[in-house]
Amino acid sequence: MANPITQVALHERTLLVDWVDGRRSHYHYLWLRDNAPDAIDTHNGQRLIESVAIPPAICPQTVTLHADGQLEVVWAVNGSRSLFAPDWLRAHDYSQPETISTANQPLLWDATLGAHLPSADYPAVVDDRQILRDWLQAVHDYGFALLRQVPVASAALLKVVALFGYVRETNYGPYFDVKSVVSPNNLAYTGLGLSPHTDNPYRDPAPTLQLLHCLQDAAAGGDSIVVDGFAVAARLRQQAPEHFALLTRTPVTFRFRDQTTDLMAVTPLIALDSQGLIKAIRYNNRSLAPLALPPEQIEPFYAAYRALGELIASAEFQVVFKLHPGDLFIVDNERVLHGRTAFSNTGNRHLQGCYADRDGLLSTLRVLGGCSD
Ligand SMILES: O=C(O)CCC(=O)C(=O)O
Repeated sequence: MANPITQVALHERTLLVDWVDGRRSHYHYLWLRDNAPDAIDTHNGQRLIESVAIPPAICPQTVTLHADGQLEVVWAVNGSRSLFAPDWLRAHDYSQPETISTANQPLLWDATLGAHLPSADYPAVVDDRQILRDWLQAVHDYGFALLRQVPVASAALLKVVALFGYVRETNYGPYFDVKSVVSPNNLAYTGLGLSPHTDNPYRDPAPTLQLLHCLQDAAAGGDSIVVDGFAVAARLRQQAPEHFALLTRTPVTFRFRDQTTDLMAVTPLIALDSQGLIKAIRYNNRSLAPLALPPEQIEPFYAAYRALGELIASAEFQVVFKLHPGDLFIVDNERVLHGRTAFSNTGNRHLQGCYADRDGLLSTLRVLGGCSD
């Protein structure tokens, strides 16, 4: 027991707990009844009782601190008994709001990340669970990581996804070839440069992970670019709060159409969570549909969009590197924008890409003992 409880006191709606290190915590009786060990199935961790059926004014008849440190609550409503382990109570202490709100903040980065790109080697992540965990942790922390020495073979990127989760198949197939073709249905399949973007913003939900694997590089050009969209959005929030706010509340339409597909999503460029923290960014100039906003919002929107675009394009935030055959990178597609410089159409540059989802990756990371929210 890392931190024993020294004493408890019963208040009207809450139990006050004092810990040996001086911390004082409050637990609502309602919360204790809802999360008591006897309310939870020991095999699968799922709740056995209906939370909404708990009487709002539930309270204990007695609370006893046992010699072994366990806390016993006997409930007044029916005399049932719940036994709480102090370590569990401590781990679930919600009385420290600052601990809750600052936990798991992403590590923001800029162009200086280029000096030490988070990376690992494919044979090592396959062989060693700890190296795999560290690589997945980097994806969680930076929203981006490289993997080198992936077999230079078609569809090898699917084996990378299988290390942590599941492919998200789309109208482009389980994976797609990124190379210059005649009459492309997407500008990615040309030699044109692609400004940093998130992929498939026209889907709802958009894929949350993207992988790109290099099978053949270009003689010249075709360098990869990544930008931390959270870092850029945080800078915009700091330097132009009115632009930032407008981009969080103005829904825009993204659309993709070809002969067999018509995908559309309506969403703001920057999404916030319930605490106002930046949760997701969608940015893809190629697939932004004509704005359909009230006339007085057109110019303000373009001003805010330009301010965001200028930060994304600035050398301060862009990490530029070249992929060689066997190199792969993964991005959190709701956070990190990716792009490329132009390359000659006469070359044979060939990448393969696919999508996957963050929930599978984070699940594997947690199972491997990594830290994730
Ligand atoms: O060709 C590249 O390096 C990037 C391609 C790309 O942005 C994409 O397929 O989403």
